[in-house]
Amino acid sequence: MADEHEHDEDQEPTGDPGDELDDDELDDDELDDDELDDDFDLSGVAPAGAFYQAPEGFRSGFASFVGRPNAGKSTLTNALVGQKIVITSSKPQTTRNVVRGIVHRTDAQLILVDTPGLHRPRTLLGERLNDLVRTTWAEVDVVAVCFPANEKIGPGDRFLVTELAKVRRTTRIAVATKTDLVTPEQLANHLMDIAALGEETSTEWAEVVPVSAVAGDQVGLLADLLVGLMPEGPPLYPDGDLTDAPEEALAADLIREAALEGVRDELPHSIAVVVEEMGLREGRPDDKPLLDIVANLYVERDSQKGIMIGHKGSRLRSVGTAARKQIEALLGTPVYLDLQVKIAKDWQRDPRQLRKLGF
Ligand SMILES: Nc1nc2c(ncn2[C@@H]2O[C@H](COP(=O)(O)OP(=O)(O)OP(=O)(O)O)[C@@H](O)[C@H]2O)c(=O)[nH]1
Ligand SMILES: [Mg+2]
Repeated sequence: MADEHEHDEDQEPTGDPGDELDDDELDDDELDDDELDDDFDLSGVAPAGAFYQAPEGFRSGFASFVGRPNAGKSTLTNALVGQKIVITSSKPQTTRNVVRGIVHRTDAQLILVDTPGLHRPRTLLGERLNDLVRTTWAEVDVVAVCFPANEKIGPGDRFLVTELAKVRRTTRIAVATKTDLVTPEQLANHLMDIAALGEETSTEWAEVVPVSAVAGDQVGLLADLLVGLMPEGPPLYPDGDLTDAPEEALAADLIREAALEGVRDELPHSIAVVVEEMGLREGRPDDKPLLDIVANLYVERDSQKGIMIGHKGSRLRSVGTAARKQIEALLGTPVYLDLQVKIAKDWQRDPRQLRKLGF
């Protein structure tokens, strides 16, 4: 076991897979629908004006990143927020929910809405994710379409921009992402292709911005441009909040991110994680808190379960360790993670199971 906390009783990475894993299919009683229901309504946000007087000219509003899977939307969201709040991976369709990240500045509050990649759906899950993306378009002040500079503009991008053209009123900007991966000449061609796509679809780009979230190039400029496009208004979220996602959802995503590492083909799509319980352990001294998290990692088939667990549980243990460290970094509390693998057969295509998994 490659875990540095192996001998620390508080810090075991995961329970022993040998006796904790069970073969139950997703059970009705295990998931609480209310807890899992995500609320994507942007209107219910509590105004912060009561405890903060915005200076003259202060701006606030919502900007949504959209683009095909793997375009770099979530990486850019994290770069702008200045801390990792959403998960990223090299696998397409990593993001499965709409997460808001909040950028606090002295002159503005910018709420970034990270969305799943829009794609040709092959499952009910895919359709649901696409619906989520479309819902955000009409609710935000600016839609920022991300086009990765290292990939040619393709049918997927054309489809997205054409669909977006049907939404009236929203300001659109184009972001050329991952510029660190291309030469200046390639970037110039990419920017021309973005302009051409705009003309072809009668889309007026309010801005076309090249950025590299990984190299940090032009991220500050993008923030300035977005702020300039926001309406005047007071902060919408309390100072210091970086996201409005519940901690359970953040933890579940971090576990899924760790589980995505090193798996391929269909398996990444088959993984879903639900945090069943989360709470500070009772009886701990104030200066030594411990957060207990009980989570289930669902896959769709028995063979996938075997891969997830690995030889004598080795893979599950390393996933648990990696996830625990990420959760600790995000929440700032030591974590005890009890992670089990379960099968929810063909959940991506099953409306009942999708609902139970929060989609
Ligand atoms: N070199 C480089 N890689 C990047 C950059 N931005 C993102 N990536 C990589 O691109 C991959 C996809 O990034 P994500 O941010 O997860 O992409 P996404 O658009 O959110 O993807 P979905 O959630 O699946 O739609 C990851 O491997 C990132 O590390 C960048 O600026 N430069
Ligand atoms: Mg993403």
